[in-house]
Amino acid sequence: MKTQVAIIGSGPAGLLLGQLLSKAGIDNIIIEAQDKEYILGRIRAGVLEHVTTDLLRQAGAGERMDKEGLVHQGFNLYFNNRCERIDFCKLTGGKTVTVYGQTELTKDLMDVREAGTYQTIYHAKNVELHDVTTNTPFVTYQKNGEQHRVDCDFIAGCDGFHGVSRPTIPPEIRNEYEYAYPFGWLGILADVPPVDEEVVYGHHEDGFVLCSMRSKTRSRYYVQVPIDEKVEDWSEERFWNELKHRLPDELAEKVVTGPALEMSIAPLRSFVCEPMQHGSLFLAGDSAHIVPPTGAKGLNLAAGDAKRLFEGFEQFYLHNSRASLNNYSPECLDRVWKAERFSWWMTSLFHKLDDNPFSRKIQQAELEYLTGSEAGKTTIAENFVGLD
Ligand code: RFL
Ligand code: PHB
Repeated sequence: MKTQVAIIGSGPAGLLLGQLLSKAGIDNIIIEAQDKEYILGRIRAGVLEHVTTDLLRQAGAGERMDKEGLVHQGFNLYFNNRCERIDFCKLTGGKTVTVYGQTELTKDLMDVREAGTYQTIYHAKNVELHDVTTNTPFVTYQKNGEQHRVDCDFIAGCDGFHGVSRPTIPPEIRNEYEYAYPFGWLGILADVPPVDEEVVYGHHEDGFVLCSMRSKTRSRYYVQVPIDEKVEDWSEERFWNELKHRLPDELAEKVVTGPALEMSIAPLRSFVCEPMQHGSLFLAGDSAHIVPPTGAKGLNLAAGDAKRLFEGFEQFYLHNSRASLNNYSPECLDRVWKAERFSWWMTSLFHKLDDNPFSRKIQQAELEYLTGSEAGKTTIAENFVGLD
């Protein structure tokens, strides 16, 4: 097989890039290790910035999001037994975010891709990247016991944190910056009305709590747990009790409980790989960087990379210039590190970091300071809606 851009991975980064390329008439093939059902079974992000909603529309997959997505203008911070609303719309001159699940976004992108002509190969095993420092790279994989080869001009490594693309960059060229937090998030998804119309981030002495949603009838809640916690040790009842315990009374009273559609623990990690390009290989999304979910940035960063990489390919194929592709890595890294900083900071501000009450008092003082200052609130707001 031959194509212009071989895309490894069919998560949001790969699907968005594939759809933008397809619309511009640039030939591409997506090579994915899992099957569709597995990918759509993963419950992940929920908060979409403008960059992501705009891109979804540009990709021709925004129709359902525009109908069903919930547009939010603010969120709530709970600490010291009180609530502060951050009106990020007002503080940023009109910017909003849209609450729409990653599962739905992925499904919409898969649907438009299937309606088009470009191929997705699911269930590709032993995917390997070859000759990435030449202008004639290729990808090999196995499917149904047979070996396949895809020749291409470029490879887009959109295969997530555990993919094969990043390790293809030789260790002597690759710089990896990593911080693994000593805690994770235990999340529940349930068909019950959300406790609040807006997302709620809570600081409690027993740990962080987050109330989010997927729709007006589907809630997504998280509580901070130690990193070695096992999901099997959490009954649904234990989860609901812990959630209510960490929320202020007026909110806890409003929690509607119900059977879990999903319950899982996600570890928290900050990670950046530099550079994000090696020869004909370009990394995009979680394959190049990970943020803890506290700032809701991961999927939005992946979308930002897909947009930037598409612009590079467009310049190359339609205007015969490699300049934009050559600047891909430094330009992305500038944006990525700012989101890394915000996600790390939000995580440090809201989570129980240790058993020392001094740490908690400092966090409370910082939250008091920030929410008591217009400049402080604007800092939170402009980072949350996404820096330009
Ligand atoms: P993905 O989604 O991991 O997709 C990678 C794809 O590559 C495939 N793959 C391979 N394919 C071929 N060969 C191989 N060897 C392969 N190895 C892997 C995988 O099967 C998969 O299909 O990466 P992508 O596209 O970069 O997208 C990134 C986002 O998924 C991620 O950043 C977000 O989910 C992070 N995130 C959030 N981001 C937000 O912007 N807003 C949020 O509100 C938000 N909440 C979250 C989150 C992540 C969470 N978890 C589970 C860590 C909440 C949670 C709990
Ligand atoms: C979610 O809805 O899953 C969600 C919301 C906000 C975050 C992280 C996850 O910061």
